[in-house]
Amino acid sequence: MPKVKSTCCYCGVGCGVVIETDDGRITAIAGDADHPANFGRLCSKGATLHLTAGTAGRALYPELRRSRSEPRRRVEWDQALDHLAARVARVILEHGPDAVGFYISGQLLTEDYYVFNKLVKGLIGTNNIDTNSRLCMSSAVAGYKATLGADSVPTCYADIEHAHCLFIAGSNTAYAHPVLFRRIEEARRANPAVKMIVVDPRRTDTAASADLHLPILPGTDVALFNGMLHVMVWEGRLDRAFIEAHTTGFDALKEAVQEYTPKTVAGLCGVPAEDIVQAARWFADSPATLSLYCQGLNQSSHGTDKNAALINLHLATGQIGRPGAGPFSLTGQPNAMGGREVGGMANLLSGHRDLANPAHRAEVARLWGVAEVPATPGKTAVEMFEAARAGEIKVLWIACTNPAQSMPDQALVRAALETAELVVVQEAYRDTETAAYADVLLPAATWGEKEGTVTNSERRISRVRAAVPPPGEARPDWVIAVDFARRLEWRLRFGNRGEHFSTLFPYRAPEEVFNEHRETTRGRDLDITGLSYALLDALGPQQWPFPAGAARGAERLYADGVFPTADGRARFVATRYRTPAESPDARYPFRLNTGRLRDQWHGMSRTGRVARLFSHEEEPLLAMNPEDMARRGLRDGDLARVASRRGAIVVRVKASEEQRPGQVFLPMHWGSRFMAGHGTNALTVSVFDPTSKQPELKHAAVRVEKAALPWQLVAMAVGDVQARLSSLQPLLERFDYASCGLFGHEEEGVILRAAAASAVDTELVAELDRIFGLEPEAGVMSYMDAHRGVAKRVRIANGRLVAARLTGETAAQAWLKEWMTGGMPVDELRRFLLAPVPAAPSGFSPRGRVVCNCLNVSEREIVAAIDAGANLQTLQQTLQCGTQCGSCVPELKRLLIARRQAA
Ligand SMILES: Nc1nc2c(c(=O)[nH]1)N[C@H]1C(S)=C(S)[C@@H](COP(=O)(O)OP(=O)(O)OC[C@H]3O[C@@H](n4cnc5c(=O)[nH]c(N)nc54)[C@H](O)[C@@H]3O)O[C@H]1N2
Ligand SMILES: Nc1nc2c(c(=O)[nH]1)N[C@H]1C(S)=C(S)[C@@H](COP(=O)(O)OP(=O)(O)OC[C@H]3O[C@@H](n4cnc5c(=O)[nH]c(N)nc54)[C@H](O)[C@@H]3O)O[C@H]1N2
Ligand code: SF4
Ligand SMILES: [Mo]
Repeated sequence: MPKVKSTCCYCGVGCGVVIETDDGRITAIAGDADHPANFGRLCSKGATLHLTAGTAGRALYPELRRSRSEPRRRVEWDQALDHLAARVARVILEHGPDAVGFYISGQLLTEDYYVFNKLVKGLIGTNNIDTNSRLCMSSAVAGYKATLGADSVPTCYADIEHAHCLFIAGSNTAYAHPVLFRRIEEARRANPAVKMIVVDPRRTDTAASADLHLPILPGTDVALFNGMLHVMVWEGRLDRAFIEAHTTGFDALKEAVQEYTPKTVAGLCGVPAEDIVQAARWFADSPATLSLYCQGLNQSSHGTDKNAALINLHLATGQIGRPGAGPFSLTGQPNAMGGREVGGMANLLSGHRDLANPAHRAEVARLWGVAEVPATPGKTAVEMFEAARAGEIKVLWIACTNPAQSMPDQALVRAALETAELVVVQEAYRDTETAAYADVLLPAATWGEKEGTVTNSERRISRVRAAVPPPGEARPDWVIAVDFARRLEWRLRFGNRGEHFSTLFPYRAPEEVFNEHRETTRGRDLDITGLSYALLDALGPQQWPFPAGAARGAERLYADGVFPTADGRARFVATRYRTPAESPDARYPFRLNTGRLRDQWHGMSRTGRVARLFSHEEEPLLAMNPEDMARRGLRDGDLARVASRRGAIVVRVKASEEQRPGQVFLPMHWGSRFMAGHGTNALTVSVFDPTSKQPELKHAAVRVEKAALPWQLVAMAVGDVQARLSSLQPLLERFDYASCGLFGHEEEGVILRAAAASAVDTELVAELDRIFGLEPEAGVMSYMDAHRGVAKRVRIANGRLVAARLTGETAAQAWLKEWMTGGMPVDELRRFLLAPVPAAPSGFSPRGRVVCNCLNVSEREIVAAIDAGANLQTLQQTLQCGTQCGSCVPELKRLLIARRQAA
């Protein structure tokens, strides 16, 4: 079988993959043993990439509507792009270039990104181009620049093996960067003296495996870091020589942290003073301290300060520029870093240049061959949608991101999408929340189908390669952008449809774009003038900087203590703790935290098509401390209405000891494709950090109340899952509560769970029956107890249960799902079918939640083995769980500890 080396399209670890194809289709995936990010490993998401490669849900051809009252219709590419060039040109002429906004993505390849940036800033003449990295990495960018002078991650993955203290803050590495976490586990195994500290309000799998977990109150990181510095100053644990030789501003910071005594900070953060002192000592005294951090720091109304306060600690202790030491901001998306390199944001320019700097603007204008780059800063993500809602931005062009799912305050986002005159969505899938708003839908090629480069968390540039052609008429993003740009360039110059020849966008292949981007880095801190596609092909992925003449890239930065500031010194920032934008009060007493699940990726346009990726957490669940639940009369599995000042949704509540009282957690993944309502971000707040403009996605004040929805329905079926899922999705809105998803492993099924205040109309139920193949006909059996309001309907085919609907009494769903996908004999179900009882046939108990996805091992099986005396090793030997991708190993360890404690 032909094999193609490429890069995983999910997280910023940037694992190398080997794609296997057969007859033009992707059939298998393996980790690339030669890739220095993963050495052959993959996590649960990477290892199932081949299962996402079908055409289900894909956008296959351009679609267009000329007015909102009509549906979109299929058109030719020429028609779509000419229409867009004409309309965008008209808007520019009538309202000026700032009436156009582009919202793009850290999941685009560097070449895509480069072209978009040049199109917007160089041709259209506006800086209104921002990306989902604004929701993700912009506080990290601002934090690095404020302290070290440039947006460059000074560390690398190999530092994990050299570190003696790992300080993990606001990062659930075990879930969000699993392959890196495998490396951490290994390093700790090799050297048990390594200390691991985790700062996270929740007891995540990452936190549970730490030597010290600081479950700080949400948003109090700056107080904690300042408090640690206070201890270091007080106890004389600073690196005075480093401060003296390589930094400025320490005195002001020292004064600022004076008031952050361990006692004061313990009060602010809600953790014991001794633990703060302990953390400070381990951090300062270790021969090498590496901090790893992510959205718990970035997604905050003072995210820049959180980043700077942490980097202060590294500078004050000289924990930087040596193997194993330094601040390591983990990037989320596969090419968040590449986007920063090409300056694909409203305030940046190519080659780590700043828009605010006139010399930088002139340099870029010269490199691009345009008269100028506009000086006015562009609108950042939230500002762009605010401007669209206000009617200021008339054209919104969205590529490779799904804001109607992922941006905070969905009421704002959706109002903006409705108000904008022209919404263009460049997407791989046609059924995303945002695609529903598209006036023009442009089908994009995606992973496995496109060529280019991405840069991972450790500044390593890897090639992305196509293994199969795109389906239908889908095209690579850079091709779409270039084709549009040429048409627009002609229109703006000559005012008509033309030959589309171009002086600004002459590219015929992504390599030509890469080479132009490379030129913009010459002499800059990220200089890659020594790199080429040929070199990447020959030598494999490389870290930057990699200037012309270099034999290899730089593993680590700032070893000489010289920083990219005017005086070569790093700067301390005198950070002060401020409370999150929205504090709990009597009306909204809970702090809502949001973040990732282990097996889902963002809005689930890809992972939401693989049944087994649902089995770790099957539906939207609000994690809540059991004490809080008891006080509100809530039991595990009850439905609750969660409301913030901006919106409300109904979800099931899950009792969780990982949550401290007063805090609740909801995964970020759920949007209106998988549940009724506008999803998790119906609740979140769009307030942002004044410097980085990154919104506070991790903190909102909410209220949680039991939802009285006595009418309940569950329907499920095996087979034909993609078609069934897409028929269901538009119906979710018709229930007070609804969620849908997939279940099963090899054999896959679709499930809908719904509830309402009173019985829904029979026509809606009949429609569900059609979708699930439960219309009354041969093979369908029904049971009805009108008196008790219990109804059941099941379909048997070839002696197997293939579909079921339960109304009134739905508890049987748990075991019925397994009965179906397990293909078990139907005879034993007769008693269940003919009586109101929810019980499974005697002797059958459901396996429940699946912990190990690769080997399909459930929590119940694992717990039973632990109770019978198993340890990690014997669990792995007998059940094989955790022996393939390893993503579940942290959870296995946690279960072992929990069961031991219980015993
Ligand atoms: N499985 C999976 N992996 C992913 C992704 C995915 O969708 N799914 N997405 C990728 C992307 S784009 C990103 S950006 C990364 C995100 O990676 P992470 O940032 O590691 O993931 P999150 O779950 O968003 O948030 C991390 C933790 O921050 C904690 N937190 C919340 N508030 C605070 C606070 O005030 N202080 C501190 N110290 N911690 C706090 C949360 O409890 C949470 O456990 O993951 C990447 N990897
Ligand atoms: N509440 C809450 N909200 C959050 C977060 C949080 O922690 N909490 N995290 C935030 C963060 S860090 C991030 S990064 C964002 C992510 O938010 P989004 O960017 O909205 O996430 P995705 O679902 O990955 O969107 C990518 C889209 O691009 C499409 N796509 C895939 N490949 C291609 C391609 O090659 N070309 C094109 N054109 N399209 C393609 C996919 O189908 C998908 O719809 O979410 C943010 N939102
Ligand atoms: S850790 Fe998992 S999601 Fe991230 S790049 Fe590697 S395989 Fe992909
Ligand atoms: Mo992200």
